[in-house]
Amino acid sequence: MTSHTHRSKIPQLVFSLQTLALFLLGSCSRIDHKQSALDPKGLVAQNQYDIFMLSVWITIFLFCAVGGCLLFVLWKYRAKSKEEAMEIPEQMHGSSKIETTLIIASAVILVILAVPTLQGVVLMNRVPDPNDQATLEKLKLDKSQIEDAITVNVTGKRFFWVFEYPQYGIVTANELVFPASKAVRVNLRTEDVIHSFWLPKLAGKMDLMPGQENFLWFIADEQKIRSGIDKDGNPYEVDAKTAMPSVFDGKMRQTIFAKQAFTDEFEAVGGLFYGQCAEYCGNSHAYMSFRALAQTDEDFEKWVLKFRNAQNPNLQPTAYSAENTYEEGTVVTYTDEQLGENNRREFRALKATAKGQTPVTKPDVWEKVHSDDYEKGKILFGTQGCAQCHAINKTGIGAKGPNLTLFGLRTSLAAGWMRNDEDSLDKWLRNSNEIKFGNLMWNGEGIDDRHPLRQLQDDDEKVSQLVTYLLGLK
Ligand code: HEC
Ligand SMILES: [Cu+2]
Repeated sequence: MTSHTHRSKIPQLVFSLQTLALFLLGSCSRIDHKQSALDPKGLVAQNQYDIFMLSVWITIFLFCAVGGCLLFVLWKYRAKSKEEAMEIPEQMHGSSKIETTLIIASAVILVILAVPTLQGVVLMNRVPDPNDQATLEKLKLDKSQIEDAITVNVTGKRFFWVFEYPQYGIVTANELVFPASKAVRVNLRTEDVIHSFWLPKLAGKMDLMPGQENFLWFIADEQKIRSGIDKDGNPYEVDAKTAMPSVFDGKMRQTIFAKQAFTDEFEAVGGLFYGQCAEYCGNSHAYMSFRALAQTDEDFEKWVLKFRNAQNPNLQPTAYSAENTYEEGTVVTYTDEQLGENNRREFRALKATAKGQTPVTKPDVWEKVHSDDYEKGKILFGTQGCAQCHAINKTGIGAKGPNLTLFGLRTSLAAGWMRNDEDSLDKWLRNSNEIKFGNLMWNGEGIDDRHPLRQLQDDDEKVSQLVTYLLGLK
């Protein structure tokens, strides 16, 4: 190598470092991205972030130290003349002083990294003991936040998520509703292949393994949910209700949808978190996402109550009986010729009824609970084979498809892949394979072109009735 080419390499190196730095800065400008581990909003995620940043700083330091030494040596011992370049430098074989120092320095660095890492592993694997005052103080947690922790059994399925709340006896899918102030214990299972539960802003990542139950937990930081930095870089803070609109009455859905574009949704609500399956599980794996929706304690309780009532077998409307009298507000089912032979619809008593006052003989005492389209969609749900895989108003553990109880309150469709509105649902029902290739609704066991779900493509009426029914579940 001539000294000429040698020298021209340095500016080149400086230039490429500069480009790299600009590139890194550029890609970091949106660290609040919807699935970013660099924007932690909860204790466990914050802990992992801190450990990550510690190792980043150590790495930067080492990079600069080693790179600096290298540059220094290259510069200082460069050949200053043609004659010098011809000379063979003095040969040496190691320096035990330098080597020992470097070994000790590496060991120290490893220890510096190992201590918080091991502490982090312990933290992430176990919810702290509510009676361990010292730990709670260190973590700035209140005893009640741990004592009132909720449990969610998560089951990964190709290509969606089942969320069961054993304390309440309810099951939902793809949207994990949780109280922002309480710890959430997450038991992870799979019914088919390996998946990975990744909820970067709250909980980190953990695999779901066949034949094994894994665990993680998280707790949100309400303060962080309520505050943020807007597009112009100004910090802001909103109240709890604004940051976490209620799910049970559809406010969450409305607020998220107020943003025009699906891609802007994550900016709408502080309490909306995005998760993703992070272990390749088949052709629709990339679309196996989920959402976690933070709620105030009060709204979470209301959501749970609504769900419990919806999935309580004793609270389902019973068939009208002429032997009974009904109180105001009671809902019964009664045959309605309009819906076709032997089909029943729901009627609500407007006032207390006497024996034998049927919705037909006494129409002024009874009102229809739902529109005709809703009731027709409900019938179709049975006749088109949907109930074969989906549970509505029951827990339906083990069902092949996502639980659709109170589906009209959900913000997303097809495992967080699209907005749960009329348009997307219409498309989904006509041909879900076009939207989510390989999904196990279209391609499920025993489903072929003769199955009614594959006949909906051009059936505007049926599709619209099913949409009305499904979005009416709220
Ligand atoms: C073979 C079983 C099966 C049948 C039959 C079936 N589905 Fe599905 N359905 C699924 C599976 C599996 C998914 C999850 C797809 C995914 O996201 O990967 C799903 C997803 C859905 C979703 C989206 C749920 C969500 O949380 O995102 C809706 C809505 C739905 N199905 C409605 C219907 C309707 C209406 C019918 C009847 C016309 C029907 N399904 C028939 C298995 C089935
Ligand atoms: Cu996956």
